[in-house]
Amino acid sequence: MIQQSELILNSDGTIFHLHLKPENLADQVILVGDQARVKTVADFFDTIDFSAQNREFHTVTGRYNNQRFSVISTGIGTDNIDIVLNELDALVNIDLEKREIKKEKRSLKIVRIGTSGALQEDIPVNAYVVSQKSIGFDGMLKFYAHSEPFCDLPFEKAFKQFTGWKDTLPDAYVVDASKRLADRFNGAEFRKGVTISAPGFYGPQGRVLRLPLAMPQLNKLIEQFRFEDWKITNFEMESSAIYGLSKMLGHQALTICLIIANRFTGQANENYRPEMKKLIKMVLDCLTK
Ligand code: R1P
Repeated sequence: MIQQSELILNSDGTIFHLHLKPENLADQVILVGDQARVKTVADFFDTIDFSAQNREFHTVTGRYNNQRFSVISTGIGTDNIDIVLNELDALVNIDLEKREIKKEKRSLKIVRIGTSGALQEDIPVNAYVVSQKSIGFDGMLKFYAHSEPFCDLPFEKAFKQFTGWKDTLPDAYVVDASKRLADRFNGAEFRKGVTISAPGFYGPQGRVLRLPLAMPQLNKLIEQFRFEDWKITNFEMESSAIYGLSKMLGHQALTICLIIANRFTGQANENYRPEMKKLIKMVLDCLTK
């Protein structure tokens, strides 16, 4: 039996942070960083049967093209993803009344629709990148035992060697998306990519305002790095933990990002919301066709 301190439920029976009961959650989950993006997704739903909000975690559950979806905002960062993924899994794979792990496991389809900065000159603002792999600069997965079988260790080793990765930084790791989900996004508008999830927006993504960087050349090395046919395409802040925890817990996960800045050309589109709306519709259509 799992103690109350380890799996906290609210007095109404909902799970601690997400404020959801098992019946409030669909098997297809759209994750977004920004709370406001939940409404943009839910506005496409044909019907809505549930909505809840606690802190940055806003959930709406409804139907699109006759399929049930929950859209949930995670806020920013892999620390929040640790909360969201564990609570989503608990909702489907732990009997919350008995506080026991269920024998029969359910697998969620989890698709993050995010914003991101490109790390290659030829990826323009407003492009869509489907992250086939994610490199975690965050170290979160390393708190869990037995993550190695779920990681791409040859890629990780090559990346650390090429960049001269400092061991004073968190231990970088590489995890794949769900191939089954990624294969749904094979249109020409979707670029395949490798996405770094950074544990910060400024220093961890190589931005200098007033503080110098521990590895000033890192972004240049990231741009130049090649492994087999792969090159690194973009920075965001959640996918590594989504992919890692999903793989370890038996869920399918994929991230698709709208590029809103290019770190090499210096371009950015701060009015990206109309483009985001188009991407959301395309993602919902690809998932339900
Ligand atoms: C940083 O501005 C945030 O934007 C990106 C990053 O991953 C980070 O969460 O994604 P979202 O637009 O989904 O939040």
